[in-house]
Amino acid sequence: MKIQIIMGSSSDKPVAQKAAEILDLFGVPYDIMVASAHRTPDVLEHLVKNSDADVFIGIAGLSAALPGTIAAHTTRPVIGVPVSGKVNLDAILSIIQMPPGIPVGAVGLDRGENAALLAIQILAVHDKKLTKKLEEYRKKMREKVPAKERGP
Ligand code: RP5
Repeated sequence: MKIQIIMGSSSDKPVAQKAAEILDLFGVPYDIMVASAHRTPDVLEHLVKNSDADVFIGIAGLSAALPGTIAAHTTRPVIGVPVSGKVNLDAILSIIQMPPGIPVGAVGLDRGENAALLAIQILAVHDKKLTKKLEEYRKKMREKVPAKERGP
């Protein structure tokens, strides 16, 4: 298992699904669990400390302490995904405003797919096959823009 996805609640599943689709496309093994920084801190600590994942993705809304708490328990890279709600800045600020010394990489609101791509890019630093797949993915993305709108 390479990527551990952790959701603060099962209500975050639609965002985790976006990450899962990308990881499936790239053939990168992952696991999805629910563990909350506030509701089940002991479960979260146990999960992080016993995981063999290379990269963590923490998905949470509201006062989203989840990615930061994952980062507090490991030196492996953590990517946070803020989940939209009635007030969207709450989760964004909770994830990006980490104190000096414990960084969390953050992607946009509900951007599970970007979290997965960033995690794959981290793994690809030492994996030529993954790098090739990333290049192919970007090439396909480029081809989706109609030629006449793309310019020369
Ligand atoms: C956060 O609170 C979760 O990550 C979720 O986004 C939000 C609401 O949780 P539920 O009330 O739906 O369980 O901790």
